[in-house]
Amino acid sequence: MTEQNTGDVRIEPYDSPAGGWGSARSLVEILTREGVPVTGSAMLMKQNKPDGFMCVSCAWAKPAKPLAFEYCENGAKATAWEQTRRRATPDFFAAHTVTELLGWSDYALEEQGRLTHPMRYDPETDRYRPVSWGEAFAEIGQELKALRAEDPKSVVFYASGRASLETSYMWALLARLYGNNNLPDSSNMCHEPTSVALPQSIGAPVGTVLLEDFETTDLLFFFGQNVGSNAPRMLHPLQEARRRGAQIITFNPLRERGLERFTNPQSPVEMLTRSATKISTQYHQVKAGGDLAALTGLCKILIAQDREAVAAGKPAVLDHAFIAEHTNGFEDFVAFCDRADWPGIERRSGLTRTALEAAAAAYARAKAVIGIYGMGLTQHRKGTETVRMLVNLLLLRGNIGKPGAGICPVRGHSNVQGQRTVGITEKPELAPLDRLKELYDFEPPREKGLNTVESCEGILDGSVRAFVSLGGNFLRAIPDTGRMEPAWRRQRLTVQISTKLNRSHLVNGTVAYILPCLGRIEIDQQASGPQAVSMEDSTARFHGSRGVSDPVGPDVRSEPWIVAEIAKAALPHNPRIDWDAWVADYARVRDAIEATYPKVFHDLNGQMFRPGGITKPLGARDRKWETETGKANFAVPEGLEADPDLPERGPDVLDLITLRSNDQFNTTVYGYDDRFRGVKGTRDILFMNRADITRLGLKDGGSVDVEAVAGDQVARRVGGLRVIAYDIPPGNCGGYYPELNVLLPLWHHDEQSKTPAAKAITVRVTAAT
Ligand SMILES: Nc1nc2c(c(=O)[nH]1)N[C@H]1C(S)=C(S)[C@@H](COP(=O)(O)OP(=O)(O)OC[C@H]3O[C@@H](n4cnc5c(=O)[nH]c(N)nc54)[C@H](O)[C@@H]3O)O[C@H]1N2
Ligand SMILES: Nc1nc2c(c(=O)[nH]1)N[C@H]1C(S)=C(S)[C@@H](COP(=O)(O)OP(=O)(O)OC[C@H]3O[C@@H](n4cnc5c(=O)[nH]c(N)nc54)[C@H](O)[C@@H]3O)O[C@H]1N2
Ligand SMILES: [Mo]
Repeated sequence: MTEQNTGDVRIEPYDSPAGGWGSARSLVEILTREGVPVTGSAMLMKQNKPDGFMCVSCAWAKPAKPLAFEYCENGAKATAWEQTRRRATPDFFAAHTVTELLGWSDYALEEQGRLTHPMRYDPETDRYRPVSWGEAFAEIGQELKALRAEDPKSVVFYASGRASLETSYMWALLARLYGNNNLPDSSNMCHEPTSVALPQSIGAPVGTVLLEDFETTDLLFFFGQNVGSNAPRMLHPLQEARRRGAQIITFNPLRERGLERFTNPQSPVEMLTRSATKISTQYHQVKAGGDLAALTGLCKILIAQDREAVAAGKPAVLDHAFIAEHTNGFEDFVAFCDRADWPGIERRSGLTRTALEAAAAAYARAKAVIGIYGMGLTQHRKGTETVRMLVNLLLLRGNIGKPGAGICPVRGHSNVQGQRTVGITEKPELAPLDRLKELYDFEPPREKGLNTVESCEGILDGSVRAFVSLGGNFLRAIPDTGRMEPAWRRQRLTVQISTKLNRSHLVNGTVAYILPCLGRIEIDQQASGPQAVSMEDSTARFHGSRGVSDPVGPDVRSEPWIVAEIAKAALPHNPRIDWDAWVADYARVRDAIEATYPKVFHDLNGQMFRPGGITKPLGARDRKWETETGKANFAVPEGLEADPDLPERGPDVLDLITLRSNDQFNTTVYGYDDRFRGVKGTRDILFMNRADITRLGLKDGGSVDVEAVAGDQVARRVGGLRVIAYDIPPGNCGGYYPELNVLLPLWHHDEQSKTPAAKAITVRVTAAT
C-alpha cells in the first residue's frame, strides 16, 4: 500500500468543540497552500447565497436568509481545492509515466492541481499525451459506435453526484439513446437504501424534512451521521434547536465531536469567550450494525408502555389515530417487537435496556421528532431494513407529515439527489421512458441497467467493455479494489470527465481519455452568455448556481458541452434533439427537464434563484402516501442482525467501520489530519478498543496487519497500520476509506439496494510481521 502519512505523526486527544478556532486555523492552512487569497475572498462570500454558487461539498439545505458566511470549514476547503492555483498540465504528464504515478498517494495525485488539457493514454511511452478535443471525440465516438453495434449494454455511464441537473439530464438521455440503463451513480454506494426503503415505507424516495422543521422540532435522532465533518452547516440549525430546548439523541459507535459540542466560528462572542453549545443530550455508543436491534428495543419499549398506559386508562403513548388512518402492517410489527428478546437486543446493539429506556422516554415526551441518518445506517447488509426501522419508530407517534417532524437522510454529494430526479438511475421504472419516447421519438431501453456493484461484476466477467465517467473516482470508491484494478484494465475504453487527476485515470482501458471540465464555481461562457445551472439539496429544494471565478484554462470545457459532443460523436443524428442549442443556452435544457417531468418542475427558469429554493412536491409531507397500499407501511425486519451472513466468527474477529476523516471529501484527501479524532499526520491507522488490543496481544501505537475474513478464498490484506486505542465499542475497529476498500468484498452489500456494506467488514487483526 502507498504510505499515507506526512512523516510527522502525532496522536493526541482533541478537546476543543467542532467549529471554533480549530476550524478557522485549518481553513487558513488550506487556502494558503492552494494559493487562494485568504482575506476578502469574494468567492467565499458568494458561497450558498441565492445569487451565488452552490457549494461543491455536501448537499445540506441552503437557507433563504443565509448567514454572512454561509459556508463551513469543509465547504471552504472544497472551494479552495477546486480553485487552487496549481495545474496538472501536459508537461506534468510528460514528466511521469502512468506506472510511476500509480505509486503516488491519492493526496499527491490531486494535489497536482486542475487538469488543463484533454489527454489520451499512449501505451508506447506509458504516458498520457495531449490531444485536441476534436481528435478525442472522433476516437471516442468511433469506439462507442463499434461497441454499440456489438452490444449496447456493454458500456457503463457512471455519474458521481456533483454534476448539475442540466448535465445530469443530458447524461441520462445519452445513455438511453445509446441503448441501455447502465447509469450507476455514487448514490449506489451511499443512500441507495434510502431510495429503496422510503418508497416502500412512505411512497417518496427522499427525505420529508425541510429546514423550517428544525425551528419547531422537539427532538432529533442522529443515527450514523457525522455532522461536524460531513455536513457542518447543519450545526447552525442544530445549535438553534438546542437553544430552544430541543433534545438531540445520538446513536454512533464513536463519540464524534460535532455531535458533542459546537462553537459557531461566525459568532465573535462565542469565539472570544470560547463558549460552546452541547449538541447531543444523550449519546449512545451503539455497536456497528447494532441499530436494527437498538431501534427494535426502542419500539418494543414504546409498545409495552402504550399497552400499560391504555390498560390503566392513562393517555396512550402511541398515536393510535394516525396509525389507524395512515398506516398498514402495524399488528405484524408489534408482533415482531414482542418476539424480540432483551438479551438479544442488548447483545447486538451493545446498549443496555436502561439506556434505551432513557431514549424511549424522551421520544414519548416529544411532540415533533426528526430522524436524521447517514452512512452509519445505510452501509450494512440490512441497510434498507434499518432505514425502514427508523421510519417505523417515527410512524409509531405520527412523526411524518407534520411540522417539526419527519425523516431526514443527509445526502452526500451536492447534487446526488437531483441526479436521480432527472433520470440518472439504472432502474427503468424510475425514469419516464414513455415521455422520453414521445419527446425524442426513440425506443428507450426497458431492461434494468447495471448499478455500481453489478457494473463491477460486469467488469470482472468481461461483459462490460467500456466505462464512461461523469466525475468521481469510481475505481477508488468501490469495494474490492485489489480485485477490481486488474479487471478494469481489460476494458476496451475508459473515458473520464474530471477536474483533478485521480487513481481511476491511472488504471486505464486499452483506449483511455481524461477530459478536463470546468467546476461549478467557474464562469461558464456559452453562445448566449454566461450560464447558470441548478441542483437539488438534501431537503428536496432546487437552487440555481452561477459561476463566479475565471475558468482554469482555455482548453477546459463545461460538462454540458462535453456530454453533448460525446452524444453527437457516438449517436446517430436525432432531429428532435439539438444538442448545440442546449449547450448554447442551458435554459433550453431546463425547458426539456420541465417537459419531461411536468409534475416535478414548474417554471424552473423563472424561480431557480428564489431565496430558499423551489420546494419539490412530495406527497408524504402532506400524508399522501404514494405506496401500493396507499398508506405508510410498517416494515418487519427478518431479525436483529444488520450484517447476518458473516462466516463463523471466532473471538479474534472484529467488525471494521470505514470512515471519513475531517480532512477529506470522499476519495479526495485534503490532508493527513483528523483533528476531531486527535490524529495528526497520518491516515495509516486502526482505531481499536483498549480491551481488544490487550486481548489480541497487540500494543497501542504498535503496527498491525488487517485481513478480511470473508470465507471466499480471496486474499484481502492491508499491512502496517498503526493501532490507536480509542473510545469505540469492543468488537469494533475503525479506519479510513478509501485506503481500506481493498478489504471490502464486492458481495458484502445491502441485500435490497446493493450498497456496499462499508460499515461492517469482518477482519482479523494481527501484529505486523
Ligand atoms: N467534508 C466532507 N463532507 C462530506 C463528505 C466527505 O467525505 N467530506 N462526503 C459526502 C458524502 S458523499 C456523504 S455520503 C456524506 C457522508 O457523511 P456520513 O453519513 O456522516 O458518513 P461517514 O463519515 O462515512 O460515517 C458516518 C458516521 O457513521 C458512524 N457509524 C459507523 N458505523 C455505524 C453504525 O453501524 N451505526 C451507527 N449508528 N453509526 C455508525 C461513524 O462513526 C460516523 O460518525 O457526507 C458528504 N459530505
Ligand atoms: N469503504 C468505503 N467506501 C465508500 C464509502 C465509505 O464510506 N466507505 N462511501 C461511498 C460514498 S458515500 C460515495 S458517495 C462514493 C464516492 O465516490 P465518487 O463520487 O466516485 O468519488 P469522489 O471521491 O467524490 O470523486 C472525486 C473526483 O471527482 C472529480 N471531480 C470533482 N469535482 C468535479 C466536477 O465538478 N466535475 C467533474 N466531472 N468531476 C469532478 C475529481 O477528478 C476528483 O478526483 O464512495 C463510496 N465508497
Ligand atoms: Mo456519498
